[in-house]
Amino acid sequence: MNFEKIPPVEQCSDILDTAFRKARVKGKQKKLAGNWLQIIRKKESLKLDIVKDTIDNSLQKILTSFPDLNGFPQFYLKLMALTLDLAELKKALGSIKWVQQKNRELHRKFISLINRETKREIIKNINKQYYGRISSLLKQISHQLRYLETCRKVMRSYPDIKEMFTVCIYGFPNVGKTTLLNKLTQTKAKVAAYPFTTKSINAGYLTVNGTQIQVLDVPGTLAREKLNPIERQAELVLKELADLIIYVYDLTESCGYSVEQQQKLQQKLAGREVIIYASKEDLLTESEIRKLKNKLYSIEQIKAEIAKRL
Ligand SMILES: Nc1nc2c(ncn2[C@@H]2O[C@H](COP(=O)(O)OP(=O)(O)OP(=O)(O)O)[C@@H](O)[C@H]2O)c(=O)[nH]1
Ligand SMILES: [Mg+2]
Repeated sequence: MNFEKIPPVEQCSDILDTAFRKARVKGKQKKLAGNWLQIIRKKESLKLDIVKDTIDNSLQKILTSFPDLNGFPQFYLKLMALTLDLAELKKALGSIKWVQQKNRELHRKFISLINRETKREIIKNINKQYYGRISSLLKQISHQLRYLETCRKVMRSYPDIKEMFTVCIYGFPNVGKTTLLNKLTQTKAKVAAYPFTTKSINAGYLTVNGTQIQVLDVPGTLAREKLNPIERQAELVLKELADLIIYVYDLTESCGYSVEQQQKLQQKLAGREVIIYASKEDLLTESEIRKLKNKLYSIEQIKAEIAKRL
């Protein structure tokens, strides 16, 4: 599922500006026939139609650009629950539908008023009333429109998960997980010399013996009971998607965490298929390597292990 395609959510003032501008421009262009009353009715109705349709289309575009949460894959629903306020998102989409409905009702009502009215000034005033009502309805949901734009930005960071053998790179913050992803898959995900650089899930792809496999790099996790929502994204990938885990150790401890602390987190993986990788090879000393009794895998050996499991 590709979340990058969700277009920016148009905000209240942009929706209104576009609608009123279109009505002004197109209202002037159209040549209308009939007596003065027919002409003025047609002209004002036309402007009303344009404003109503433009707003309706803008709202519809927002509704259709967000994925339908009914029947949505469990992994993404859980990821959304960790990274967004799902109830608030549903409420915001509901409020858009509500304004869309109200807009259609108001339009019908004001068109019928125009067609019954015989005084020029009052007809023009009916239009103004409709503009005022729809503007205030849209302003009522400006907070929800802003929240939807926030959701869009968060959702853009979601990985495009595919149904294939999946490896999860897991470990403490700042140990070198993203660097390993980049080395394994030629991805260019952000690497930096401080903990919690990765705040969302990075995906890369690697071909082993002609088969494509998915490699997911997740935010760093501390060995503690109560995890924050960023760390819980890593747990979610482990639980829902990972066929194999690469546990990354920074034996140099330059990540800021001791090997002992890192071992505690590894113990949580008991019962899972785990490969141990020691990062920062160029800085590692023999005595640091001896801190760990586990077998350490090189990048080539990791690929060979994956190949065995396909
Ligand atoms: N010298 C050396 N530095 C490395 C190596 N791998 C990672 N680093 C450095 O370690 C720091 C952390 O690397 P990242 O790959 O961002 O670590 P991470 O585990 O993804 O970190 P978080 O996303 O914050 O959890 C960066 O400054 C990297 O340049 C390595 O093999 N050698
Ligand atoms: Mg990282």
